[in-house]
Amino acid sequence: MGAADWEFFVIGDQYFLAVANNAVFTTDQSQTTTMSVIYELNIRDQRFYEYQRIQTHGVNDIEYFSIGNQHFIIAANTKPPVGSREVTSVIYRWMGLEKFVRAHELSVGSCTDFDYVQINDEHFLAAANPRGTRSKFYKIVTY
Ligand SMILES: [Ca+2]
Ligand SMILES: [Ca+2]
Repeated sequence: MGAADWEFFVIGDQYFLAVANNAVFTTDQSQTTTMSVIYELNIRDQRFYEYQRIQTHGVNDIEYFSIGNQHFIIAANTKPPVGSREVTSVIYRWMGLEKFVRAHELSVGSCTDFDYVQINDEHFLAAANPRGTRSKFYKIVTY
């Protein structure tokens, strides 16, 4: 496994660590469709346990952000899923007992990094796309 990013975040009294697994290496090839893993810290045991797996494609960054009392993560994919040519990055919304649920896909192309930016009451995701001519700013609208 090649871990590209570790993202630590807190929701209420829960502590999470998401590991972006970029690729699985076998003897003669690498596979970019992997399961990236979100771990939750058990304070009493002083260790992280697996909380949830999300399917990712050459993921390079996982970014946590919150808007009001809603919590999100976005996985920045650099490769398309098998059988597709389109690279999308996926936003997951935290739904409590249902954990992180796929909420939205951004057709940003190969994306190496997302950063969350808040400007006054507006929320943005800055997407770094090394192959495109410019990087993009997405305005986030929540309902
Ligand atoms: Ca990150
Ligand atoms: Ca980032």
